[in-house]
Amino acid sequence: MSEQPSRCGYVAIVGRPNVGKSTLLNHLLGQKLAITSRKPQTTRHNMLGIKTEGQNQIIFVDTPGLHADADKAINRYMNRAAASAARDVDVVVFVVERTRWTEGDQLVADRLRGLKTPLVIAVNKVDQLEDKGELLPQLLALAEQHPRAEIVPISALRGTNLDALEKVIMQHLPEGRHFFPEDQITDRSSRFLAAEIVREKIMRQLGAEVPYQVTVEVEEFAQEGSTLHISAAILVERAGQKRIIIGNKGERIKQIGSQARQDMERLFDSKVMLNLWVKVKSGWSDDERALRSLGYSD
Ligand code: GDP
Ligand code: K
Ligand code: MG
Repeated sequence: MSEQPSRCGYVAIVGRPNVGKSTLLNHLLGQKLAITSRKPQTTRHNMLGIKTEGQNQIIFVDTPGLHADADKAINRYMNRAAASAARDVDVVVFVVERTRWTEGDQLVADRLRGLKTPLVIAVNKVDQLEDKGELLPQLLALAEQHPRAEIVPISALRGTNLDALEKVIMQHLPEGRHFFPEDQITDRSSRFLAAEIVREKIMRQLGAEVPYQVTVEVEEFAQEGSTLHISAAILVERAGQKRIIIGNKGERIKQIGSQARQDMERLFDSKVMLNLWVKVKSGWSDDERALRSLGYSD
């Protein structure tokens, strides 16, 4: 009887904004680590999600989508992050949406064309299909366009067919032992995860352009007894945006804080006291130096 060799490797999750990359990462890990919303720019940084199962370890790299519009420093930063992730991995998972093929998808497909790395195309959101027969023409078209790719229809939200996706990925991982300890799930700090949770609530609660002009900085993160004390500043570009986030009599920021606290308590498995305030710091999203000071550096 021969034993399966242990495998370990890196897998980049790429695709245009909003196809469901971060949702996929969370479902694969069985835990909400990456923030998700209906808006592009929700994910701004590359982030590792580490899944260890027995001898095998898959290290997923969630990426910001490739942003077609690279006029601002923050968008150029996100594009560099996505492009660099796709280069140094063992497998690339290219996430697309069933039925909808856009210019953004084409941009990603063009970038991937020259790559020698094994390619898996995950056709996501199949739960939105009433008639599964509708999927077949799209799968055939994709297969024709990407003859060397393996194509797997999935629903990241419902978890449909993710076993099949993982199996295909695993076949391409090199043999080897764990890179990370088995209890480590990400390369990101707890402070980073806390800031992201606050930003998710803002992305989800506020319409239009405000969320794109917001970043969050954790200023205190300290365990005192059984309670985690977290203070975070929400940085915006203009005074008007500050008023919107605070809301009428502070209603909005209270809601953002209470939803964020609940997620933090789940993630950190601790009682959390969360303190939020809003600061105007104009120009942060289009100033390379300000971006670096806020942790947007590569
Ligand atoms: P990302 O920008 O590619 O990381 O996309 P997100 O993971 O943030 O997801 C964008 C939106 O698509 C969110 O509203 C998700 O809830 C939704 N979404 C992701 N996967 C699925 C899916 O399999 N089915 C459906 N119906 N919605 C999904
Ligand atoms: K999104
Ligand atoms: Mg994302």
